[in-house]
Amino acid sequence: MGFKATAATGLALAVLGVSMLSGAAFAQPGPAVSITPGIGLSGAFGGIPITYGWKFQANADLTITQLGFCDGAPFSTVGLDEAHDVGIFDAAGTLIVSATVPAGTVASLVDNFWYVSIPPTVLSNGQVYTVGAYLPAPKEDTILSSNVPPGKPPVITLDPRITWLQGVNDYPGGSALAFPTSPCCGSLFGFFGPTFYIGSSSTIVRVAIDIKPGDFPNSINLRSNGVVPVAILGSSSFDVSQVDPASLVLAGAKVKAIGKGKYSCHGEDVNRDGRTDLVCQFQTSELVVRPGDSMVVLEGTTFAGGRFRGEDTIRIVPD
Ligand SMILES: [Ca+2]
Ligand SMILES: [Ca+2]
Repeated sequence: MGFKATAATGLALAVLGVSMLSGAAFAQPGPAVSITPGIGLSGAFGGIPITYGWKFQANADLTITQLGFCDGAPFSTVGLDEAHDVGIFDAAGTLIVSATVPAGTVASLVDNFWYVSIPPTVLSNGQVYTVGAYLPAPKEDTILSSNVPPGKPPVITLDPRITWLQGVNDYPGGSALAFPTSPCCGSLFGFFGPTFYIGSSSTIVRVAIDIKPGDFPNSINLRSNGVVPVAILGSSSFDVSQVDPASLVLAGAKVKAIGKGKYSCHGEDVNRDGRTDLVCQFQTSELVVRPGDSMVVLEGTTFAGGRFRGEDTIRIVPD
């Protein structure tokens, strides 16, 4: 022990060898990270005491009920060599919740992660968080990660209610759990390591919309007999091709029908982020808004029945 290591070489690395199946059903309790039983793991250990973690975005309002740390020996009951303080930080670095996952086999083992309960803690849709764990000396427990070839999907499954953003650490480390902010290790995906368990979540996904795409303010003349275009913005967690146009309601207004079972919607990348957005034309005369209203809500469902909603501002203007 005691060798001087860079952040990268100090990692206790393990390699995950197989692809994973899709994540858990959306509103069900489930682990943030899943590792398939029976995959080949190899790893190393040692290096400096440090906090490792990963940054993620919440794709729904999530209630976190447990924090966990990965068992270095996959699907064994070997247990942990060291206790680990695990915590979730908000984007400003404030520690929202933390707990100690004890050494040995004291915590509860669920699919290769040792968990301890925490007071239910809400993470907000769209916000960025970091989960981190302190790896104290002699640092014998293993952090899992995987190399992700550019353009290829990661080989570890994350619950679809979160989006993994970046591995991070607090190199050169310290004597306790600290907000890890240094981006770590290129295309390596993982640092599990720390994880958490999602106890419940909202069943309505929030999506980004743009009323009158490209325009601001979004001026609407209620007496016009026209339509209001609204873009539902696609993202890594929301595929607009799954939107059922017949379900869409913008402040009481439906999408303009253009024939039997057909609606005035088309795919277009209105914000030029490389992801297709869905632009639909709503009947202005059907809008239920009053002069002075400044926010309207779009609600809808996917073809599979998943509910979503989005909000944008409007400015009611006279004729
Ligand atoms: Ca707009
Ligand atoms: Ca787009």
